[in-house]
Amino acid sequence: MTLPKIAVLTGAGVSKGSGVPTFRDGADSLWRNYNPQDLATPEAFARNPRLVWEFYDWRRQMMANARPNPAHLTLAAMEKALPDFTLVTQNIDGLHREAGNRRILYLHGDIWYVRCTECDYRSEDRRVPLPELPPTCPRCAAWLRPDVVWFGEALDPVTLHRAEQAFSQADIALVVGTSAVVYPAAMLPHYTRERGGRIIEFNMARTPLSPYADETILGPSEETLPAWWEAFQAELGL
Ligand code: BV8
Ligand code: ZN
Repeated sequence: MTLPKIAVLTGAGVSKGSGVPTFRDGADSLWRNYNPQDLATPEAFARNPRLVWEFYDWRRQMMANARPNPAHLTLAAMEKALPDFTLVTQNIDGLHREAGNRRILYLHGDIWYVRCTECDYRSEDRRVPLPELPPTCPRCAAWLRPDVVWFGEALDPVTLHRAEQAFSQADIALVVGTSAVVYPAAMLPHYTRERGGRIIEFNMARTPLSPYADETILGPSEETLPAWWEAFQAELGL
């Protein structure tokens, strides 16, 4: 039997099991203390780069102590086992790479990279905490910013196109730990459905995607995703 083409979209919920707070759910969600429009926007950064960097430096400190959980490890095992597997993430925490995935499409950037607001300087910077906020460019002394996509900013068109391709060719779309409210990421699973593929959602609660999903598996993805893959592998005879 030919193995199915699988595309995966992950959100903050897949890192919850690693102790990284999500954006919109539960008492410990990030946005309870901050309003996304106040911080993850170019306007906020222009108005108060230090405040925005305090927010990201704080998140980097939390993410630095986080390790991949069984959901991340399952996605790494799937990439190894399946010839046609694409992982698309909205997360910026770097845990998919640490878990062993190598072909990752980062829709919203990577918190471990900084880039200059003036020149084309870009570099990985894992210092926690950062020695000065905002950090300055070693080349031109302008402010550095986190290399992430803020609200109102365009996603990288090549990355987005490759993600759309993967979902429009997938037999199965797995949507793991996302509230499915942020666009254009939230659009991706619908491409799979339009070609007659199946959507399987893994979340703690129903989302705006649920009515379109063939299955919504409720529970923590650090438990439900490994269990699903175990059963699916047996079904595939892997
Ligand atoms: C763009 C990076 C155009 C920074 C982020 C009105 C209607 C529709 C759209 C819009 C609108 N007004 C504006 C827009 C566009 C806007 C948007 O979609 N807004 C939404 C909020 C309405 N989108 C944009 O601005 C995008 N850009 O459209 O540009 C353009 C085009 C050309 C030229 C110029 C401009 C850019 C969007 C990217 C923004 N950046 N992050 C940072 O991280 O700080 S978005 C942010 O939300 C994160 O990336 C996050 O990944 C993303 C989505 O959140 P989730 O990952 O889903 O996390 P969340 O907390 O929401 O949910 C967690 C889920 O996990 C929950 O469902 C929970 O139940 C579940 N869960 C919890 N624990 C577990 C679990 N599940 C399983 N297991 C568990 N253990
Ligand atoms: Zn510079």
